[in-house]
Amino acid sequence: MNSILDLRVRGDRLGNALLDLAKIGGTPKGGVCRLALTDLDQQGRQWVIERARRLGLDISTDQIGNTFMRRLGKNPKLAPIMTGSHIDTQPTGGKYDGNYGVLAGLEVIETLNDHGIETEAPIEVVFWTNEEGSRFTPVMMGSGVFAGVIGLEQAYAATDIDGKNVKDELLRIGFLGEEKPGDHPCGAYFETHIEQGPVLENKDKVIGVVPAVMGLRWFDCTVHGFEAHAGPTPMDIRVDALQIALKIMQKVVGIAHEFAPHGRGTVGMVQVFPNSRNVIPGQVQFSIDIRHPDSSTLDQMTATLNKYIQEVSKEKQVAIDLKEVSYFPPCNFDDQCIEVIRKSASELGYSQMDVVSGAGHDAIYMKRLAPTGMIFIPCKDGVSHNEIEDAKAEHIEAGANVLLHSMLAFAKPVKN
Ligand code: HGY
Ligand code: MN
Ligand code: MN
Repeated sequence: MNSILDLRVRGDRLGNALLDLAKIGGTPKGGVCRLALTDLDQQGRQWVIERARRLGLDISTDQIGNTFMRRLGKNPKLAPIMTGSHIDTQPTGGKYDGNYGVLAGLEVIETLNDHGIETEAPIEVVFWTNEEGSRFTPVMMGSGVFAGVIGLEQAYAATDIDGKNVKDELLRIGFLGEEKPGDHPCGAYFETHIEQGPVLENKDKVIGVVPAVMGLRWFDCTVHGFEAHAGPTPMDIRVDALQIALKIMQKVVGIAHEFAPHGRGTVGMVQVFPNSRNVIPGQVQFSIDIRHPDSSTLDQMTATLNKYIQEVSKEKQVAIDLKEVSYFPPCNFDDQCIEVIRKSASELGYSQMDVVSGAGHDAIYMKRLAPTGMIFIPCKDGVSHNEIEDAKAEHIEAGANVLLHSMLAFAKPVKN
């Protein structure tokens, strides 16, 4: 190898590692179900740590289970250049969402090891706890606690649908670490991720340079109706919580269309009580996810939702609770990181374009602590949060190469 610029990752090794990790929680349709802090998450964490140990990395875990895998640099006083993502998945998740960012980071380190390249600054790979927010809210919990935006006790107290809390689950799987979250310097943070949307593939581009991430608000909405018998109760005197909830669910989607083309509105989780076929639902609790890349527009969407819910509550004479459970404003990444990613992609000869992220990522919290950038690669048909999620081997390799050279620009290879 003549110069550092010729350095390339081993895409085959990274691809195989992704397929290996995907076996932990693998689903019949080829996806992954590895919910945060379950036994499968524990096994996934142990698999990644095992791989990191084989690379000679030092491992540390903080009090919310974020786990850091560090390669020493020549100058230990320098803050580490970090990369990472999450390995918890959706119930019908894919092999690449999150997992790609963690394993691409380990591939970068293995490539440096293979070539005996030392860097001035340490390099660190992290996996964050409960990025998905599927089992426990808020979303991006571990990185949010690390950035001091989410309180540790608030996170510990979060419970899943069975009433199990984060603290007990961290203890149970052996990942309630010593380190105080955030007590951990960071020189710069890069996250590599599949785009999870169709833009790169439609435009036939290999690398997505991410200037920004959409803002998000999550709510739990509870409609209080009145249980009664499905047979004898006449239609005109019913207080059917589900029929009232349906109006709000349709409004969530309607608001997203009202604020097209970037508005997003989703109802993904619904719990009907008592959930019996011959009882008029007395209570319905459902999730609301609204997003927009512009902060004031996201606020307008929220105000429209609140106003509508108040109108329905008055019209139907029922109590409707709306509780915000996650929020982060739109965030822009750092110009210096964006430039380094752009330069690396062009020097490597990859086509590229800017893509605003519709999905939230741990990088949005790291952006508050250090220069931060994200690298996207296409995923098949833009599909993610679905077991058929897929990505091309050459794109997996390309994203990791851009990560390698972007990190080296900050960590600085030692000149021999
Ligand atoms: O919801 C999100 O955007 C991310 O997948 N947690
Ligand atoms: Mn993700
Ligand atoms: Mn996800």
